[in-house]
Amino acid sequence: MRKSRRIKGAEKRLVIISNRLPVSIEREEGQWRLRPSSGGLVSALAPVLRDRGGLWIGWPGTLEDVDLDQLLKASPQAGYGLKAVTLTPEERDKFYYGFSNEIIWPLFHALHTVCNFDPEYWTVYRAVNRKFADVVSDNVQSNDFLWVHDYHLMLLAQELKKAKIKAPVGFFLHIPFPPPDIFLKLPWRTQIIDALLDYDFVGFQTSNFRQNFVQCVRALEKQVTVSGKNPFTVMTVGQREVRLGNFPISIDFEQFASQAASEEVAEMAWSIRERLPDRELMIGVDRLDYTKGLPYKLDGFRLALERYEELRTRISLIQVVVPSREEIPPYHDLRAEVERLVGKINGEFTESGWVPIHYIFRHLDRDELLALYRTAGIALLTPLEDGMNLVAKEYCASSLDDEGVLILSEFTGTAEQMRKNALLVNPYDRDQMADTIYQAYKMPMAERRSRMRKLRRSVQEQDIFWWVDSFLKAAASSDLDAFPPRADEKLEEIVEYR
Ligand code: GDG
Repeated sequence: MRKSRRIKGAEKRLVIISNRLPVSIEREEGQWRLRPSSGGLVSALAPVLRDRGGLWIGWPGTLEDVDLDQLLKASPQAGYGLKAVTLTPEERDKFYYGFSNEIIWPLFHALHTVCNFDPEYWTVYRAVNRKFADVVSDNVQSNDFLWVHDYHLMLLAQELKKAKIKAPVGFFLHIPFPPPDIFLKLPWRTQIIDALLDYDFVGFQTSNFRQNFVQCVRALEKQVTVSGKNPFTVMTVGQREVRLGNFPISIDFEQFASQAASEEVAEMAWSIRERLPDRELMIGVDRLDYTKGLPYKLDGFRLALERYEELRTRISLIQVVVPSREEIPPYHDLRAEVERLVGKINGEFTESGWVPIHYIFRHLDRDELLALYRTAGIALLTPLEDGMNLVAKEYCASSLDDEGVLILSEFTGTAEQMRKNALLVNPYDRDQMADTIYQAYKMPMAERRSRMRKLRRSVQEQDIFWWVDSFLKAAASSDLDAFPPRADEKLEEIVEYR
């Protein structure tokens, strides 16, 4: 593991702890290899650690018996240290698929009817949080700031306290925090709130989620006092203070904008245009997840085609669906439902030379994704509930001509920042979705440009570095400069991990 350069006492090392490492381990031609993984968290944090060094602790996504330390050490391309936490098949099933993704994920997205409240999942969730704490304890150094990510590791600070680790620990929740009427359904509600109050700092995506958390604490913990002023809350728990704040996560704007402007992407965009000429292209990019509202989106688009005849042959939806969590039954059923709807709409409306929906079910490489963002005149992003939604920000960054229109669900964290210049929709309202698609299609070019220019400026000003900086200022009382930049390697020689 490469040690951070330390010049002054004030300089710190950043240790990120998340369920998944930013790499997965795969077997290729008899050899184990690391592959960069995708998803919101990695897209957000990889550029930061790449520039600053540090350590990332997490599960590498394999159950195979591999010498992980050797493999991770031999692959320093990411630009920072990687430390693996291993999981058994039972732990993967009951901690990751079970407690995290069959209970917390649906509950926190306000879909409690999808939850499977199996008590066995809770036992294993606690055990795996202890396991993570053991690995952190073995690797922690003085001057470390520990930054824990997301709903898989809500008990980690509590476990670290039991292990007498003194380093400050911050937590960031990437998904929504639900209001009390939803959260109180959780059988382990008090244990989860207690454990979250063991962090020194808890960050949320939006003020709404922070306020939901405050209300849940008020409902369950009579001894805690609450003070503070927007955007921060201070909770006094016995002798300790826990601080809360909200920080909308973002993207590496400059990186997206410059890659979107590259020759490779321009050529790909050109060839998409050539193959699909004389029509408006509308893009959707979503993980296969019931929170992303895909059936509602397809219904809304169907209604737009039925209601506004003028749209037929003039607009196509390119819907990218990225495979995700297919081992969990509702995800499997969702894929079948989405494919049935796509088939039905295409069957009903296709005309010679025009197909309403181009459906892509696979992970695209970054250039392909950017070429689609760049070519599409409209983005249709309509989750039922979403912590933030980075795709919306990526679309704006890649809309180089300022001519893109963003249609965005009002139930995304991003909507709190973009409500003035995106067209907001309630994804459950098919009529409104159909009318908004038509409104976007008809929007005069001057209005498109004016809206998109402001959207792009806001993403550029509050980019991923701003996010990390704001979180660290609030949580570790340091900005990014307190974590020394990498001086021992040439950054341009580092193979980028995206
Ligand atoms: C969670 C929260 C929150 C997607 N398809 C491809 C691809 N992606 C990348 C996108 C984007 C990321 O995955 C998806 O991020 P989102 O924010 O939209 O959604 P989640 O994965 O659900 O993320 C969410 C986020 O965490 C961060 O806090 O915003 O609310 O649910 O970066 O670009 N990337 C490539 N090919 C694809 O096909 N290369």
